[in-house]
Amino acid sequence: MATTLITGGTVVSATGRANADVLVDGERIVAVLEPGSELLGTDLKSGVDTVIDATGKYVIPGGIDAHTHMELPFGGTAAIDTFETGTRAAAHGGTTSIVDFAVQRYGERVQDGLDAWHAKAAGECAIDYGFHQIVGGVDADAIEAMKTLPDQGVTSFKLFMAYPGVFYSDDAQVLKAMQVSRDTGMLTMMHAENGPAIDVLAEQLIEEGKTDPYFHGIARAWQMEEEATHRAIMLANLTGAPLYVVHVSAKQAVEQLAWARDKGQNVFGETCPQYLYLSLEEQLGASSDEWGAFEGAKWVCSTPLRSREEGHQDAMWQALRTNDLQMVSTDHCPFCMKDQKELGLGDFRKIPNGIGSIEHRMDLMYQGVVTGEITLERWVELTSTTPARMFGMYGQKGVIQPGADADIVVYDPNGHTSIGLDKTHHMAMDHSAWEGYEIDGHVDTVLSRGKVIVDDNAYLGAKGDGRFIKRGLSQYLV
Ligand code: DUC
Ligand code: ZN
Ligand code: ZN
Repeated sequence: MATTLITGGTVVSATGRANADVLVDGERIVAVLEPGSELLGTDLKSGVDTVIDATGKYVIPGGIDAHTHMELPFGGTAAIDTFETGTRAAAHGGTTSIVDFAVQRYGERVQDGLDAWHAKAAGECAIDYGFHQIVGGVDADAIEAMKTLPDQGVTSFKLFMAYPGVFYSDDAQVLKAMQVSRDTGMLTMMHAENGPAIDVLAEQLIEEGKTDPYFHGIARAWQMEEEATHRAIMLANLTGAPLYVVHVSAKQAVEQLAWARDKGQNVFGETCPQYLYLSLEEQLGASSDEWGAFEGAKWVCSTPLRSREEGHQDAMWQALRTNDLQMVSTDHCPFCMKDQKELGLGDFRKIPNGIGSIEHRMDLMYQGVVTGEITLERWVELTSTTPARMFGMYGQKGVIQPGADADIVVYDPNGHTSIGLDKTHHMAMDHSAWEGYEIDGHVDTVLSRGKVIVDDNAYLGAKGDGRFIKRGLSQYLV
């Protein structure tokens, strides 16, 4: 088995930082040592196969993006990243594990949906991957099938209070599914927006001739998110299900989560880079020669971008500091402008919802360290350690310690990353939602289970390096 020593760096964990060398043997970390340590009288540097000099750099556990949608069928098309392209882009950005969503829709069998996702991912991935299960049709058959998922390493399922006729569950279905969550320990993940009410508002806007992408965010008003978040919390309270609310963007939804958590309820929430940096005002102002005001379609996602003036972005950063939100995932759901987003020209309801960010999450979140929004340790916690704990991977993933998988990123705080289609862009879509972002910091070297898969922007891995992660139950369950 090949051995690697990462030497001279600052090892950062969720709880602190230390100057230390990291010794890797094969796929695992075997020791975290004082800098320059000898082992049994042997100078380690000369005894290992590979030495990675991390002097002046951070050595962190590989990023875990717990919310991605490779190839998600949506709005008459499908997310453009395959498991191959999406996970390779993730690797370039310092993410070494993803948890993607297998899909079951009304009338389909849950097991078929999961099997289909295994078939899409097997042999394709650059990094390790696990699955959550979308249950878009909660019926008696689905309820029985859900109970078999934990034994298959799928320990969380997502329900939608939005998208009537597509993925939507009504309150009765949510209640029944949450009872499974309570009985099995599976985490209920919730897309919390009042879909039926949003659809009425959207229809009225279209009738008034308000068809531009900006009106997507007007229809999906924050009240729709606050209300659904509260309803999800109360249904979870009643059933005793652990609840994880995905892609939180409204400050009022955070208040609901904080309220429930302060009462002791087992409720969690994530936000995404788009809700920390982008805003409805920018979407309103978006315009290009090619697309005019339809340029804003590149930022159509759900939940939508929120008003900066109303303070939603500041509230998200604050919640990340106060632990009212515990994680940052991307909700990576990329669509091209050409042939995909443009399906919604003249009717924002037909724009496929989603933004692609899998490549940039670690960098974008590191900017929060640079600007003083979060600490270095919190960066690691939000992007790696908590995702591992939340989704039953901790120990194997999310930490640099003996016995853990050697998923390691060497991050250079003095490096620089320019984001843009012609610069850093390995995702499959034809534009970047983050065009022009300049990052203080750079992903230098990425190891996935001991193998260097990215070094100095060069991809050294291979399709099929990534393995399925059979997850355990959330380590936040009490
Ligand atoms: N939100 C998105 O932006 N895309 C896919 C599904 C979702 O909930
Ligand atoms: Zn969602
Ligand atoms: Zn999603």
